Amino acid sequence: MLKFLLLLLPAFAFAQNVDLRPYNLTATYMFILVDKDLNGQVDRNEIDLNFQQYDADHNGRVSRVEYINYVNQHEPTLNLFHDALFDIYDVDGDHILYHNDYDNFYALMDGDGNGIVSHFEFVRYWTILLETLEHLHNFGKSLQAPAQ
Ligand SMILES: [Ca+2]
Ligand SMILES: [Ca+2]
Ligand SMILES: [Ca+2]
Repeated sequence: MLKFLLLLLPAFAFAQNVDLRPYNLTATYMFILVDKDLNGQVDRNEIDLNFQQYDADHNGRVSRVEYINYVNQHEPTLNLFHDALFDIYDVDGDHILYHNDYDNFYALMDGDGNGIVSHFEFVRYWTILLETLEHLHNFGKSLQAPAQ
């Protein structure tokens, strides 16, 4: 799901501050990379494709260890953020990502429940998610805001 981050963040990975704001822009970039066939929507199989990169032993399931190992290699400063993301992807909470989780996660993003995740739905979902998890990737910058 974070292919955008994985592609673009290495240059910043060792910087103290990774700023994903504005979140709607980050979400839009993510959409562009997840929508592999460029048809303007995230299809269910594109979720599978995106998670394959984490599946180190290629058994079709992504364990938390596989996911975190991958993240630690590519985005070490975001490991807390990714740990929280894993919990969100792992909808059934068994610490393994599998098709049932992707089905459920896809349904979460499908705001109007019509079976297709549109550009708008994807960006809206991820903008809210990035805001919600800001304390895990924004490294306290939000705390520094406006001096009293
Ligand atoms: Ca697509
Ligand atoms: Ca699971
Ligand atoms: Ca939809």
